[in-house]
Amino acid sequence: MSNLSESTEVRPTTDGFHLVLDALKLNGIHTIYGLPGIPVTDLTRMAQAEGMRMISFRHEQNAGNAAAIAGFITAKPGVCLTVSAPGFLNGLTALSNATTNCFPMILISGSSEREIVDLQQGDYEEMDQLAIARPLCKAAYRVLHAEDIGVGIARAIRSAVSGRPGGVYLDLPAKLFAQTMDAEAGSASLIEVVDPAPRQIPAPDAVQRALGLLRGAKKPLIVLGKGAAYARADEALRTLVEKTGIPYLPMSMAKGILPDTHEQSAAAARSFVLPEADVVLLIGARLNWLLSHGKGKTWGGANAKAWGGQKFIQIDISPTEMDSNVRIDAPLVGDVGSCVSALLEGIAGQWPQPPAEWINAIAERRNKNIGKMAETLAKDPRPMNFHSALNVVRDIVRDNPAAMLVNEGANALDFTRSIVDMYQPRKRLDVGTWGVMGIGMGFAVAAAVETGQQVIAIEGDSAFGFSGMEVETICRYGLPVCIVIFNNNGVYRGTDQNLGGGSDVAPTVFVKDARYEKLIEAFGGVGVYATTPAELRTGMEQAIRSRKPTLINAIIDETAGTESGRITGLNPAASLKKK
Ligand code: FYN
Ligand code: ADP
Repeated sequence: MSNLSESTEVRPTTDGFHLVLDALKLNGIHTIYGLPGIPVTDLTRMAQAEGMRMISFRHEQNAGNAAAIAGFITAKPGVCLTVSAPGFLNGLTALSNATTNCFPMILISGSSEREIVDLQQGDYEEMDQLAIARPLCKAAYRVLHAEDIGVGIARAIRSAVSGRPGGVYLDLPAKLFAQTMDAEAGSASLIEVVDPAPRQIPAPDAVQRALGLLRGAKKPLIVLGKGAAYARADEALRTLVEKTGIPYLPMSMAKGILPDTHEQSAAAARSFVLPEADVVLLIGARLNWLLSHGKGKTWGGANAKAWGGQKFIQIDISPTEMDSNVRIDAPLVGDVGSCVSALLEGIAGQWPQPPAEWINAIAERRNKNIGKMAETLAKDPRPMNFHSALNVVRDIVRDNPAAMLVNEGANALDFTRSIVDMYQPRKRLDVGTWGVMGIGMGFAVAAAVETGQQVIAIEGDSAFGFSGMEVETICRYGLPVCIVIFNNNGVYRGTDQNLGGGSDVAPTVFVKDARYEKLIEAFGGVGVYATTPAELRTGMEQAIRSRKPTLINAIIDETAGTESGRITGLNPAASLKKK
């Protein structure tokens, strides 16, 4: 009898659902951004049951953007969960954008039955998702057996955060979730990833080469990119800048690594320093379109050619980034923290400060531009324009430096970047390397969820439209997000005419005087209609005091704004006009 009862003892089992959740939790991932549906609905329920935060969105693209920026904010992979085929496709823009921007993210999608998909027999939501995802991310994996879930998640985490961070796709077929296995064996199959993003120490001779170049510079310049912000080497970066006395230029999402009010910031003298500098130290910034590929007019054009042009030192974790656009004279491959520490060791003794003429020339240019800007900001036109509205935002951010600032649009983006100073690292989240529209509400949700800080989202009226339905998500979770829509009745501005003379409005024009604030009121949030800087200020102050979800419809002069903001020249018609 006793023998029989021993032999039939029921050992506890686990299943695919729980193994996925346990593997994520074991690796410190406690939040999932996503959308329920076949075959992952129960996974979302079980995630909550297991004590995880499951943030449900209204569209996967926004959930994906949230996961991507969560990765940037936390330096752990942000996880986005979607259903198969259409949900998976909706998540891909965010996955691809994450990869382009070097944000660590894992897109987990349920998928249909392999046997049917591979024979193309017409399954529910049939799609070869793995093949489609592969070219859009750093790595893509599929797990077929419950005992491999631990390895699958471990590989996804390591791929997302090691080296140059990026997006990873993890394909989990429906059948996997219901597979069962012995609980103890299941637990033993999970992997807690050891040192997922190992430091990468630069070679000593590469450090010496970089120091040699920097020491001989007459007009040195440091460019800080979002890779420097991601690296969390804030103290070392500040020491490097201050000890060497070298002026620095922050790229958009690097604003705030040092406060924008720092006297060595050359942001307000950008078009002066780029062509003039003789040695440029790039730290976590690529010489892509945002830096005019390191050549041409921005960098001195024919003038620069005459004197030999800039020499570049580049710190990057990715060796193949070097020479991607121009020759890199001193490549420094490694993580920003290790590379900057190595440089600091090398300059431990006496370090020649940059020549006074260089510093003074930058100061002169900067002060002139800041003075001009102050004059513009002091004006109080009716209706409001971008400047008078942003003058308010600038004060509010100065008074709330820990707030997270999300920013998208064309003019709304460009003016905010140059007018609103940032004071702390990793507070400014924007359209990044692609200039992608639609990140707004996804970024805002994740910024609030991950940091608990007040979020201020400065949105062009067009940009907001891409993710606007997520105001329901913001209200549902009661997030401290204050959305400010710069409403000038259209894309770029609201005054374009139909060139064909028909009754349709021009493609760039929206409904006049749209009442965006009513959208958030529909879900219990606070709506504000602001036509003056004073009303905007009161609305923002109130939002921050109350921490209530708030949408401020800031009415901007519809003639304000230029085509594509500051990148008008990228429109093909601009080159036609030149011909
Ligand atoms: C900057 N500037 C300032 C200040 N900061 N003046 C006064 N005070 C302050 N604090 C000046 C700066 O010197 C420049 O003037 C100008 O403001 C603009 O600065 P910015 O924004 O740094 O420079 P610029 O030339 O616009 O930078 C190029 C860029 C940028 C490509 C990096 O435009 C960018 O990040 N663009 C992204 C655009 C995008 O993705 N759009 C979304 C798609 S829109 P000068 O020195 O006199 O030039 C689809 O249509
Ligand atoms: P920005 O748009 O601000 O100029 P980019 O996205 O172009 O910044 O560049 C970021 C760079 O930083 C990428 O080339 C990436 O490889 C690099 N990077 C990311 N994380 C690190 C890190 N921890 N250490 C070194 N480089 C990094």
